[in-house]
Amino acid sequence: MGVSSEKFGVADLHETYTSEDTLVGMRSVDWVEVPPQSTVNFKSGGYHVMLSKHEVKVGDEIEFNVKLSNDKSKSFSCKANDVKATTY
Ligand SMILES: [Cu+2]
Repeated sequence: MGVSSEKFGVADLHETYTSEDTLVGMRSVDWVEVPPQSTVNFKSGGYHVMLSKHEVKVGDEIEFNVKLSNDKSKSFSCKANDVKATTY
């Protein structure tokens, strides 16, 4: 699947990774595979959608559009939480 956000223009799929020397970084991925009958979670320390170019304020509602491999797409929105929030 790929992802886009109209408001942000640039929305990238990223994954957080740890290298052998335990350096944490993130890298861009072109797609995320969701195996049949299973779930892939986007969460802190794993897959995430990277937004740039616009400021996000707490409480902002952000619309995303996910493109699936069968050429269908799905929209959803997320509310921006404080970075210190521990629940989503
Ligand atoms: Cu990232």
